Formats: sequence, structure tokens, C-alpha cells
Amino acid sequence: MALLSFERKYRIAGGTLIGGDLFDFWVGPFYVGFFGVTTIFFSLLGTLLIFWTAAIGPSWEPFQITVDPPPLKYGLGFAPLREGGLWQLVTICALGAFVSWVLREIEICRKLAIGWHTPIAFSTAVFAYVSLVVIRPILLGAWGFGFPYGITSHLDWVSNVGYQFLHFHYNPAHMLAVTFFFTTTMFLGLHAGLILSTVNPAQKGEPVKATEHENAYFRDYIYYSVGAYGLHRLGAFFALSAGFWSAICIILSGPFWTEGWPFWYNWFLSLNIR
Ligand code: BCL
Ligand code: BCL
Ligand code: BPH
Ligand code: UQ8
Repeated sequence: MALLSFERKYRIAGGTLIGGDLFDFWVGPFYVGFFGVTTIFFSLLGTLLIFWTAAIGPSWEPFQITVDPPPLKYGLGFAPLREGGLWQLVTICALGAFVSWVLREIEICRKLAIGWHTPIAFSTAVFAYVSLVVIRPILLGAWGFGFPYGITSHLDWVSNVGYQFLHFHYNPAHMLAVTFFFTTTMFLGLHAGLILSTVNPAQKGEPVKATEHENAYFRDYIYYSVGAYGLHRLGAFFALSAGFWSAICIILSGPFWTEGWPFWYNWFLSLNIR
């Protein structure tokens, strides 16, 4: 890849969070850094453990491979490797890899002297994962409440847990999360359309247009334009809210609400509005 005009200036030592200039260099396009090394370490180890589980399991068929969490009887203790211990090790590797990835993103931000918005956004996804395999299992008292690491098996888990609450759609935090996911996608649809339409005008030979046309377009048909910068701030808010309310909806299910979600609405009946 061609060297950018400012690349010589920022591709220098410094800005690391830990270890001074240890691993503070690039390999081809990749910035390595201390957390690049920890990312590679945890990713390789975790992936190898998944392959080991497949090797001692019944099948190499990709959709069938699964690393199952321990039975509930092991509570919050360590389980034997073949009975969920491998799941516990893979979980530790996954947490190590995701946290390393966040910290590596932060180091790259510091070198470029840009904001930490991307690592903060990714942290919301990591929070959602942590809510599924750390926070909720601890609150419920057993690692066995985590989800299994398999293409088909993790879908079975979602469906089973959903039906344990009779009708998961009635979970109000799930409603918020779903709404934020749909809104985020609608925004990217509008935004992508708007940007492509100004860069590729309908008439050949017209110059590429920008901000004024974008604003005018939205003012003309829905009265208001939030503006290019505002749109990205809203987008970040909706995308992060989607991840955040997902985490909340699953932490609520079990630790804080044990009945079917339809029964949550009984408070409404007790208002006695007729
Ligand atoms: Mg899931 C589907 C991964 C948590 C509900 N899920 C998928 C598939 C993919 C996956 C196999 C497409 C996802 C996608 O495009 O995302 N899920 C996955 C991972 C986690 C996870 C890695 C995780 O937390 C570490 N899923 C969960 C939790 C549920 C859940 C438990 C709520 C979020 N998931 C569902 C449902 C569906 C999926 C419902 C589907 O219908 C869909 C599917 O088809 O399943 C068969 C968007 C991200 C990207 C486009 C970036 C690229 C991501 C790539 C594709 C991930 C590959 C994962 C790989 C096979 C895992 C092994 C890693 C290696 C060992 C290194
Ligand atoms: Mg639901 C959850 C939507 C029907 C039961 N459901 C969710 C939420 C989302 C959603 C709001 C999952 C997103 C998420 O957490 O992302 N559900 C949704 C929709 C419908 C729906 C839109 C619908 O009907 C139209 N759900 C139902 C039905 C129930 C049901 C009614 C089943 C019968 N639903 C559940 C249960 C759960 C959800 C149970 C959840 O647990 C889940 C939730 O909220 O989980 C928190 C968050 C993202 C992640 C967890 C991914 C994290 C990724 C990590 C950090 C990085 C992975 C890296 C990867 C390994 C790298 C791969 C290698 C590279 C490619 C090289
Ligand atoms: O680098 C990135 O993007 C290119 C980061 C990333 C992000 C970012 C990044 O900066 C942001 C802002 C988000 N994701 C945001 C979000 C949304 C919430 C705000 C949310 C909807 C979401 N991400 C979801 C998801 C999902 C879903 C819905 O399932 C997936 C699969 C991802 N995000 C995936 C990713 C990666 C492409 C990337 C990223 N989101 C993070 C890459 C990373 O962490 O790399 C280091 C780790 C490895 C290379 C591999 C680790 C291997 C493990 C040790 C073993 C595997 C364990 C695993 C638990 C097995 C699961 C099996 C499955 C079949 C269930
Ligand atoms: C074994 C090995 C890999 C060794 C390398 C050597 C070494 C030792 C390196 C150490 C450093 C290190 C830790 C490297 C890690 C290398 C690995 C393992 C990387 C994995 C990368 C990864 C997670 C890939 C996933 C890719 C994927 C499926 C992404 C899905 C998201 C999508 C759809 C992205 C496509 C679009 C894209 C590129 C967007 C980015 C972008 C945005 C968001 C933007 O706003 C914008 O501005 C307008 C852009 O333009 C500037 C964008 O490009």
C-alpha cells in the first residue's frame, strides 16, 4: 500500500499504553504493539482449543462443531476439560482477544491523535458478549448459563432461552434493542443513498455535489436536515443503544425477571383502567 503523506510522521514510536516501545512497530500494513501480540496469542490459543474440542467430539461437520458450557452442577467453579472446562478456557481466550483488540484500537487512535470513538463503540459489543457469558451466568450462579460456541448450537440456545420466557418479544428492553437495530439500518439506508446520490448525479457531466445539496434534499421533502456531522452522532447513538439494550434485555431475563415476559405487563392491569 502506498505511503500516506502523514504516515512517516505518525509511524514513529510512542503513544503506547503499556511497555514503552516494546513491540511498537508495524509488520507490513499491521500495527503490532503489545496488544497486537496479546490479540494473536489469545486468538490462536482460543481457535486451537475449539479445534481440539472438535477433534475429541463426534463430528468435523462445521455446523455441528460445538464447545458446550459446563453442566449447571459445577456452579461457578472450574469444570473438567471435557465437561465444559474447554468452554471456560475458550471464554477466557475470547475475552482476552476482544479486550486486547479494544486496547490495540486505542493505541492506534493515540498514534493518529484521533478520538477513541471506535474503541468505545466496539466496547459496547464486547459488553453484550460479557453480559451473555460472564454477567448473567454469575448472577444466576453457574457458568452453565453461558451460550455454546457452535454455529447451530448457539442458535438453539437463543431459541430455548427465548421460549423459557414464553414470549421473548414482550421483554421491553428487547423491544428497545430491536427498535434501535431497525432504526440504525434505516439510517444507513438513508445515509448511503444520500451520499451515493450526490457523488453520482443523475445527469452525466454534472459536478459531484456535497453538503448543501444533501441538506437541501432533506429540507425539501421532510422539512429538516440534521446535517452531515449530526447524522453520524445520531448513528453512533442508535448503534450503541442497540448493543446496550441487548445486553440489558438478557441480563434482566433470569436474574431480575423469572416468569414469562407477557406477565410483566400485569402491573398495567393492576392500574384498573377500564
Ligand atoms: Mg450469532 C448468526 C457469530 C453471538 C444470535 N452468528 C451468526 C453468524 C455467525 C455468528 C456464525 C453471522 C453473524 C454476523 O454476521 O454478525 N454470534 C457469532 C459470534 C458471537 C455470536 C462470533 C459472539 O458473541 C462471540 N449470536 C450470538 C448471541 C446471539 C446470537 C449468543 C445474540 C447476538 N447469531 C444469532 C442469530 C443468528 C446468528 C439469531 C443468525 O441467524 C446468524 C446465522 O446465520 O447463524 C448460523 C455480523 C458481523 C459481521 C458481518 C462481521 C463478520 C463476522 C463473521 C461472519 C463471524 C464468523 C464467526 C466464526 C464462524 C466463529 C469462529 C471464530 C474462529 C474460531 C476464529
Ligand atoms: Mg431476540 C437477543 C433481535 C426474536 C430470544 N435479539 C437479541 C438481540 C437483538 C435481537 C436485539 C441480539 C443482538 C445482540 O445482542 O447483539 N430477536 C431480535 C429480532 C427478533 C427476535 C429482531 C425478531 O423476531 C424480528 N428473540 C426473538 C425470539 C426469541 C428471541 C422471539 C427466540 C425464540 N433474543 C432472544 C434471546 C436473546 C435475544 C434469548 C439474546 O441473548 C440476545 C441479546 O440481547 O444478547 C445480548 C450483540 C452482539 C454480540 C453479542 C456480538 C459480540 C461480538 C464480539 C464482541 C466480537 C466477535 C468477534 C468474532 C469472534 C471474530 C471472528 C473472526 C473475524 C471475522 C476474523
Ligand atoms: O474491528 C472491528 O471491526 C472491523 C471491531 C468489531 C466491531 C467494532 C470494531 O471496531 C464495532 C464498533 C462493532 N463491532 C460494533 C458492533 C455492534 C454494537 C455496537 C454489534 C451489533 C456488533 N458489533 C456485533 C457483532 C457480531 C454479531 C452480531 O454476532 C459479530 C460476529 C461481530 N460484531 C464481529 C466483529 C469482528 C469482525 C470485529 C468487530 N466485530 C472484532 C474483531 C476482534 O475482536 O478480533 C480479535 C479476535 C479474533 C481475531 C478472534 C478471536 C477468537 C476467539 C479467541 C475464539 C472464538 C470464540 C467465540 C466466542 C466463538 C463463537 C462461535 C460462534 C459460532 C457463536
Ligand atoms: C497471522 C497474522 C494475521 C499475522 C499478521 C502479522 C502480525 C504479527 C500482526 C500483529 C497485529 C495484529 C494483531 C493483526 C491482527 C490481524 C487480524 C487477525 C485481523 C482480523 C481482522 C478482522 C477482524 C477482520 C474482519 C473483517 C470483517 C468481516 C469486517 C466486517 C465489517 C465490514 C462489513 C467491513 C467492510 C467495510 C469497511 C472496511 C469499513 C471501514 C470504514 C469505515 C467504517 C468508514 O467510516 C470509512 O470512512 C468513510 C472508511 O473509509 C475511510 C472505512 O474504510
